[in-house]
Amino acid sequence: MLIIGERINGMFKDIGEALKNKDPKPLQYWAVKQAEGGAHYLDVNSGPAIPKEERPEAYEWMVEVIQEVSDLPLCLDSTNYDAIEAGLKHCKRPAMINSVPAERPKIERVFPMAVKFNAAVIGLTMDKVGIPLNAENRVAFAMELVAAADEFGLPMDELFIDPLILPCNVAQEHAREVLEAIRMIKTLSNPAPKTVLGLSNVSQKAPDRHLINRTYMAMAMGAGLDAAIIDANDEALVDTAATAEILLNQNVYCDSYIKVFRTR
Ligand code: THG
Repeated sequence: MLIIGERINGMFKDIGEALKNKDPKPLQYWAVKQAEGGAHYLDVNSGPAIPKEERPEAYEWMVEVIQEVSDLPLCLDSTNYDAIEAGLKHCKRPAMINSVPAERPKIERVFPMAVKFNAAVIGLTMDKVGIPLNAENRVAFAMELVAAADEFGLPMDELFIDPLILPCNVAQEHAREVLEAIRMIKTLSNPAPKTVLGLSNVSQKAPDRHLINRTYMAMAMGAGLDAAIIDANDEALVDTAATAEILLNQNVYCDSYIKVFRTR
């Protein structure tokens, strides 16, 4: 499973303050630390720390300072596509665009940009109205995103569909619909699109967050999850991902498989 480290996000206090003060140190600290934990990509999200009109410049700066210390590819996480485009221009390696909902004007803005910059796309199973409950309605949005990938020439393995997991303490009925959606999305086309979740959403404001996260991640991997935005420094969580890969026969077993997993 592809691990996207979630920690460079303005929703965390240290990153929010670093963005306001233009202090590169906390971003660089977490870039290196998440790579050590096993991250393959780094999510980059300014959060609410930066006003909208300043975001393109902020994303340029974030990409630059992270790349001073890390070779990992970046997952540019914003609803502001001018900010994502500004960041993409500075990415040394093919990036991921996080994200686009199943809404026509946004699809028309994001897919051509992805093709131009050789970037992957995270497509959300939602529209203006919101996130549906049923797996079938999530999959209907996924189908629109799959059709858009075809239309705009994005290779299907560069499309990551996110069926959007919500906190289980307030939206408990969503968790199993999301698992069913993952299973169905993997049958939508051949080759199939990939699937991704912002895993930590599932446990927001709940006690025992780590237990909830790793239990749900293992279930989602069993349903066909290909990638997740996670806390890459939660050791038990990364160990669980490594173990689930063995049990799903996605990796060859050896006695040191946990160690091997972190060197990929
Ligand atoms: N899908 C996609 N992208 C996403 C999400 C998603 N990006 C953002 C988010 N969801 C994934 N990233 C996080 C990062 C942190 C947390 C949850 C998801 C989190 N933060 C602590 C909290 O809210 O309790 C913050 C704690 C603190 O302030 O120190 O849980 O779903 N495509």
